[in-house]
Amino acid sequence: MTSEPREGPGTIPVGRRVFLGVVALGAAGVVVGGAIQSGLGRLLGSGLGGLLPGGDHFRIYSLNGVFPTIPNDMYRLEVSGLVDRPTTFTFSDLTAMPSTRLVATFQCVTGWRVPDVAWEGVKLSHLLEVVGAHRDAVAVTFESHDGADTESLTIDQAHLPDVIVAYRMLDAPITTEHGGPVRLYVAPMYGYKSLKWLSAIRVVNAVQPGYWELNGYPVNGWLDGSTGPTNPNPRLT
Ligand SMILES: Nc1nc2c(c(=O)[nH]1)N[C@H]1C(S)=C(S)[C@@H](COP(=O)(O)O)O[C@H]1N2
Ligand SMILES: [Mo]
Repeated sequence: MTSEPREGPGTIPVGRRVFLGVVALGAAGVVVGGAIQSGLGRLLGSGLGGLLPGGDHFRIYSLNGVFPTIPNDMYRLEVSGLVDRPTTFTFSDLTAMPSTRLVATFQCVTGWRVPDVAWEGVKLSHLLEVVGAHRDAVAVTFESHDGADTESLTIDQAHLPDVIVAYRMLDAPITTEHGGPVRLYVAPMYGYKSLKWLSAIRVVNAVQPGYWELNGYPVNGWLDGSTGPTNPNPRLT
């Protein structure tokens, strides 16, 4: 048991993790909770989370308890769909591209946040340009090497300058637990948009709600508060 808010079936407490290649932590992935957890989630969601002890660090999430361990030289990112040149990028393809560094507060809808987190990677807009994404496409979807998480952005959101395919976080290579070697970082939106262990990007002709949206989080996860989660599944708060 932990007093930390749970977010999704695969949330596991820091300190109880084991990495053996791809590890499925079935029992550890069970959601604890009901009323107390969701009440705490609301308290944290109100912004008071920063006042509680331990409110200032990353919680490590995996929806299905799988933490894919991917060496840099095995990493592949497939970019396809409505593009002129479908391409599979290696890790060194990505690091050879122009890089962008961003520093911002990382914020989960359950209320925890981490100030001044540094990120580095390639602008998603640059990758879309390299593959020749069609200008009349509507949205971009994302898949994870864990096989569970999916996300999506509108094509306009995907072109924002602070949406990056990140290969550094906290001024270091991205660790396995944080979704390395490559994860998405959507700076202007809540943390659930920053899909870990990014495996595929597809340019498509309709917004396809991802895992979190199908569970009640808004497709537009802007951090500005006014469009925050309106009807989240209590299981996820
Ligand atoms: N593949 C994958 N990506 C994910 C998640 C997840 O469970 N699986 N959780 C999301 C949520 S809700 C948050 S807040 C952040 C947390 O990032 P962290 O695990 O590095 O702390 O990852 C996001 N990306
Ligand atoms: Mo989150």
